[in-house]
Amino acid sequence: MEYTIDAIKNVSIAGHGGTGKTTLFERLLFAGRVVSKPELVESGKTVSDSTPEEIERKISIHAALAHIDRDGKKLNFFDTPGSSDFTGDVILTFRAAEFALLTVDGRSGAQIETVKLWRNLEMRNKPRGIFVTYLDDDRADFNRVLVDIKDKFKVTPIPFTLPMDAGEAFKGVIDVLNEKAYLVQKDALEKEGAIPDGYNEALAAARERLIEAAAEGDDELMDKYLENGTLDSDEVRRGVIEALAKNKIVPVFAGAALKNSGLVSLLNAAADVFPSPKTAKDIAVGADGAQKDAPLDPNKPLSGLVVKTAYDQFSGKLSWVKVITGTLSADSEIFNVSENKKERIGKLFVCQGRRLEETREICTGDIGIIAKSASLKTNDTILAVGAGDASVTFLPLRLPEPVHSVAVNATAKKDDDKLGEALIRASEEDLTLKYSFNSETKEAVVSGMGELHVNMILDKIKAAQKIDVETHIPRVPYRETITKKATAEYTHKKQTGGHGQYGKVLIEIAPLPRGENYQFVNAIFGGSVPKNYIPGVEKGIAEGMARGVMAGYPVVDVEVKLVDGKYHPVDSSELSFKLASRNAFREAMKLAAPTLLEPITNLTVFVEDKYLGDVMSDLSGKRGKILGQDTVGGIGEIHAQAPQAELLRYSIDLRSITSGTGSFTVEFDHYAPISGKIAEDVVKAAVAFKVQEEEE
Ligand SMILES: Nc1nc2c(ncn2[C@@H]2O[C@H](COP(=O)(O)OP(=O)(O)O)[C@@H](O)[C@H]2O)c(=O)[nH]1
Ligand SMILES: [Mg+2]
Repeated sequence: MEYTIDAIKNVSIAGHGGTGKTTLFERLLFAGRVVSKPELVESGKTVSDSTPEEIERKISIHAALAHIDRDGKKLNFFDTPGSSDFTGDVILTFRAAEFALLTVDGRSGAQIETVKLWRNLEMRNKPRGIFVTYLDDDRADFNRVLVDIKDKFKVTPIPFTLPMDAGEAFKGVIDVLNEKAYLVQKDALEKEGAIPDGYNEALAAARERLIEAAAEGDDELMDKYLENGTLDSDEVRRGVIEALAKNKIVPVFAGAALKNSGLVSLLNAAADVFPSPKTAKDIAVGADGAQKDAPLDPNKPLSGLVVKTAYDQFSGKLSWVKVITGTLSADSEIFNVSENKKERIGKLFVCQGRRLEETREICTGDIGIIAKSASLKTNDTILAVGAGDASVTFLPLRLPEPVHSVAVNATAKKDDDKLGEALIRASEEDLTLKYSFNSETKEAVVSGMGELHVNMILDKIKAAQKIDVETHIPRVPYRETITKKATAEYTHKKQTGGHGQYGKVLIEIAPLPRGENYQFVNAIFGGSVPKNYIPGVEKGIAEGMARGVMAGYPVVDVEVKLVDGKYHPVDSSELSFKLASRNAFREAMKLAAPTLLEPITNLTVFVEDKYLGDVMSDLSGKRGKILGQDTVGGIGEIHAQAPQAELLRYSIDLRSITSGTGSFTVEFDHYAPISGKIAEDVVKAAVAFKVQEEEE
């Protein structure tokens, strides 16, 4: 079936782990007749949790996409992971969808991950709503959740559906927009019915709130509402559409997905009133980096953005493309702006979870899948060949930086290349995973959003490649510097038959302010070191600085002044001056009270209030310095600085302190001197590492 932009609705279902996202997704597909029998998450057979790693762990790890046809509309739903380890796949759906639906557990209110996702949506000014689940549980309380939402998010939630009782007595929901009741059926989809006695008052009150919210949609409606005190149902519908598109109201839906309740009203609302790509704008970035609104427009030539890359065991590489203007057609030629390459694409697909369905065309606003593309990768912009402005790309995904790193190698040395290739591919598929070889520490390092994330990737590679992988804590990139001035002289002299080697330098070294790295001053007067040998001197100093005299770490923040020297008209060469300078630098450094520097990171930790004390005392034990503390929307935020060396396993430590609910961000801030026992241990470890390296 072919659609147009007005018919497309993209909805991302997101929220804290275990709040019923995958269950809601599965049941929506059931209500939308995509699946005839909904499966339980525990069975490993849901449409969404379909990869081996998801089936094994019984949690969602990857974004899944499926669609429902309803009244000629195409409703694209994304299911997303709840663990902050896999947040990259949540954020990409926020990028791709015009609306986000956050699931909130009716028993507990909004949990930490949901609060963090809310902030991300806030930053994007993305229209959003809430689905309150688990209302069939005795501990659930819809009204308490409404208060909680108001408190944490500082918004007035507008119930679009109301629950009829809770727990054992839960009967279903009342649709406030359409004034209908949907009653829970045993093992079947909810059924439309008359509104039972006793709910009319609550419905009338909710209807009042909804009408008032609809009036927010535009000024004309507001005037009318203020004049007449009400709006007719057409006006309510129009006002709600406007208010949602402008992100002025937050609709709340009630339900119990596991009991197939709350689904029909949600599907109707998605089809009728949720924002379509037509009212949304994408963001284009010009060659000069300036950002510009890019309306989704079917009348322009094709343009689009690759929002996700997945490798499927059967279908190979799959590139998810959001069409931003024009139409994407099968068997056509496209231009990959980011790679500056033309590419002929073959078949085009849409998907129901893992199942691919072939299609001829993807319209503006919709998301299609190109299989086995040679050049496409996530964040690439595509254009119709010869059309549009090839200096403009769409705004790439902004993802958080990895927080957990491990050094890896294949147990059998011959498998190292295989491991490297698999990790490169994994990091293309998942942009929150980084893989690099650190030439300084001589380690291959994999970094991700947490231990769970990194382990999942490595387990997958081990199984697919049939190799064994060893991991260890990565080495810290220490630095060396000096703390006072020193002078040294060195003569490099060698007589070997014919030509000899001769060069003499006198240098002065002095500490520079932290972060200034290196400065070379040529203070030679009268040609004691001729100009053509200066590059040799600089090379020698660079070599000296590459391996410090304390533990062999790079030397930083030193000014080197070449003061004097001597040359020989026949025997001098660039090489002679290089060797003289390198040795002079080493001599000088030994005299300049050298010291070790360690990297210090800025750390922001997000935890539930009750863990604040424990987290702060743990940080103090890790030589951390607390810079500030804040509580926003019920979530404690700690700002601190701590040595990188103490945080190598922080994602594991924080997980255990906060029962898995805490998360953090880190970024390098500066280098700071270390001394005493800590410095001695670093030197000892460096010596041991060097010995081991030489033995190999
Ligand atoms: N009683 C009840 N259980 C539910 C409901 N929704 C989900 N569950 C259960 O809660 C567990 C976690 O659900 P899941 O969909 O995997 O949550 P997700 O992590 O947000 O995807 C599963 O065992 C579901 O069967 C609900 O509305 N009522
Ligand atoms: Mg899930």
